[in-house]
Amino acid sequence: MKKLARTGALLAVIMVLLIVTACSKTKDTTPAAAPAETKAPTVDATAAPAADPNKKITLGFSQVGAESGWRAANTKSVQESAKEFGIDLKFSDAQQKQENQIKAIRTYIQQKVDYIAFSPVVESGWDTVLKEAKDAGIPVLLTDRAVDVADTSLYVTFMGSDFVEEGRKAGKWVVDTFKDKKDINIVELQGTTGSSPAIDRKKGFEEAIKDSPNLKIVKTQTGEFTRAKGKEVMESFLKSMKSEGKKIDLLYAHNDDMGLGAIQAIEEAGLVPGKDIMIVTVDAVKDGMTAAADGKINYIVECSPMLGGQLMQSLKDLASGKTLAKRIVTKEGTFTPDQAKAALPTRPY
Ligand code: GZL
Repeated sequence: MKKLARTGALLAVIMVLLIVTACSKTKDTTPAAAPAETKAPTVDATAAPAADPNKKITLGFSQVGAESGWRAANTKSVQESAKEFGIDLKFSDAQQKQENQIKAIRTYIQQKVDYIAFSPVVESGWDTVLKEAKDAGIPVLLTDRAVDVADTSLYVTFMGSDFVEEGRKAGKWVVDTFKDKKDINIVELQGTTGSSPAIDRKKGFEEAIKDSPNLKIVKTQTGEFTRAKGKEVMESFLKSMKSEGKKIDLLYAHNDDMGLGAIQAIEEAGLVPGKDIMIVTVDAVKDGMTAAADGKINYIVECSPMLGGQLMQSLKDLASGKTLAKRIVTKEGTFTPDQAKAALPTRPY
């Protein structure tokens, strides 16, 4: 009987061993399913990445250049705000070249930054590189200037001024100032060709003056938002108008710096800026406000460069899981010479 029991126990052990071996073989023999292709998840750029409010944020920022006082103030605002918010900032200056901005954005993608922000030097030509950022799962924020892309999910938000409204404000002042005068000749110094501020400031100004037949834009050309080019183009305006026997009544410059360059040309031609030729500009940076306080610029429409704080707060919001409005418009005012004089002492830029 005992022998039988021992045999039964042995058989049971053998059976258990056989079952265990068969199971593990099943595990081993089932071919491992090929891993599903693990493409980086495409990011709905309006959605926030995994929220981890304590992780140090890395931001890749591509700046247009250093073409104007406005740009210098904008760069200072971005850099100082990054420090203030504890954000690790990678910063590049594109010297007003789109190819440099595209290169910088691709570098940030390779560096796997958390966010990319930039002020696009011109509106078009961004679809491909922004798609690369989206496919890499890196949200992109636009500051200052806009892009013209087919798929607006390629960026999370555009924070900056309403340039059309800035042009309207300038145009409305001109309509009011010259409402009782005939045959007013206007020359226009446009910003960087193809940039959203240049396109929209022109659009808003022309919309504002379209029902005033006494106002005519007789010359218009880009001054590239710089003082030097603004002076050069204004010299050519003065020369050609003189040869045509016509006077210039008003200069509309898309930014203070081109207006300041034009003032040099007007004075070198023996004319008085703000009197012989009235001047309206956009930005309201310190040098522009000083010229206005001195009566050389008659009206300035403000365009605030102080976007750094809003940008860094937006990154913190995204990191904590919040979503942002697609369009965040900066608030800004206008200045007559007296208002400029009063505001100058406390101007942050
Ligand atoms: C406007 C900004 C423009 C400024 C110029 O938001 O992009 O670029 O008006 C600057 O002074 O060069």
